[in-house]
Amino acid sequence: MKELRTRVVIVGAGPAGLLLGHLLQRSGVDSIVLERRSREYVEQRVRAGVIEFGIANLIEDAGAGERLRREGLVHHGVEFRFERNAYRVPLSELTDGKTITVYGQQEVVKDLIALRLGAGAPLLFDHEVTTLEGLTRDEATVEAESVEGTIRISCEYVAGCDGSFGVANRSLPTGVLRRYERTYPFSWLGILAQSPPASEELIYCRHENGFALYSMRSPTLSRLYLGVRPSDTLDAWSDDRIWDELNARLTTEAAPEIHQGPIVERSITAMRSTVVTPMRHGRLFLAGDAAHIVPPTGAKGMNLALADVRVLAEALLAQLQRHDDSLMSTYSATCLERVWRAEEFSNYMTQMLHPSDEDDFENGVQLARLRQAVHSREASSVLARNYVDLNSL
Ligand code: RFL
Ligand code: PHB
Repeated sequence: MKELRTRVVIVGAGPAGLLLGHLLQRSGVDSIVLERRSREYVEQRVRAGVIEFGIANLIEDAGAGERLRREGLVHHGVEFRFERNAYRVPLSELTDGKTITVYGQQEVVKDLIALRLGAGAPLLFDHEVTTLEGLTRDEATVEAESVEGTIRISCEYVAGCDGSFGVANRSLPTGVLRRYERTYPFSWLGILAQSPPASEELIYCRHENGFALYSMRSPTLSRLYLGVRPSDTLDAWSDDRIWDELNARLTTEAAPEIHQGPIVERSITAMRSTVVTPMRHGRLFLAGDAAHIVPPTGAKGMNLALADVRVLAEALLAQLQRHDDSLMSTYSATCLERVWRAEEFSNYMTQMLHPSDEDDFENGVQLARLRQAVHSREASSVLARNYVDLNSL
């Protein structure tokens, strides 16, 4: 067995793990990032697209924002469609000029991987972490498996940035762990299509047939989503059915068509909310999806993950460089306050935009909420602040 030693082991090379590795490395603290998938896999995984104002600044301040600033699409507003009408919420006007940036999560991941490998810092792909030990002792140990065999790494701290199905949150003892959960009775079918976006801004749409979302990745790539039944599989959704349904839900009299094009990626994702507490156990810190999941309707998952890591990097640096453990001891509580705000906002957006098949009282309430969100300046302002910059408020 190969034995290694480092100061921090980071489990998972998603946005959270990679940004943490980068922030530590920039401050001269050694870490090893372990990722069970290949580099190609994590660089191609299509997921989030909306980056909040303060999170774009965080990426830039970390020295990782050069391509994001060049290629990211800066948006000043967002559209809501319901009852065949379209309403724009002027995000920048309602937030003292703040904006969101549309830039694919896999592009953030590619930029951070290039920086880490460019700096010669260890990032081991195809290494699956199987056990975390010594979390409440003097030293933690992490074991990972690869085709070359087992490696065992001793370290001072472990950052569990390995998503909701990773090994980190399962390492909290049952007496310590609490899990808060909600599942929703719908899933999202997402596609990436080679077609120019039909709108310059994102469109969130509530239609009797279900939810739809128009987003984009570049002037030639559109990203669209349909709310579908949780039991639906991709075989039930031919290309024609997908486009027919997108047309039926998204078009209005003023905007009668959406641009179709070859579908280059498709997937179905179940919608759920989860919070795991506490986010720290001894030498283990959870960050990102390992600690919490939000339904994608609020566009918060990646932003929350990166915001956790901003707090975690400060806390680890204070301890490792100045023997000051005060930020570590407040890490979980500091993050959870923000996490619950994001859970609330994501739940609000989700419940307002997904019609119910069986409960018309619920449908009446949803439409009342939507009308308030677009017609009342107070309600639009709260929505805008949360949408644009919740993680830095
Ligand atoms: P990730 O990205 O899941 O990365 C975790 C990594 O850990 C690896 N791993 C392991 N590695 C080693 N050993 C093990 N035992 C391991 N177990 C797991 C995994 O392979 C993986 O590489 O978590 P992270 O870094 O916390 O980042 C979270 C985000 O990925 C997630 O919250 C967002 O994608 C959510 N999300 C959105 N977030 C936004 O901020 N804005 C959006 O617009 C947005 N849209 C979305 C989304 C998520 C979606 N899906 C598919 C869930 C849209 C969708 C459809
Ligand atoms: C995306 O562009 O993938 C996206 C945008 C907004 C969301 C979710 C996903 O709420």
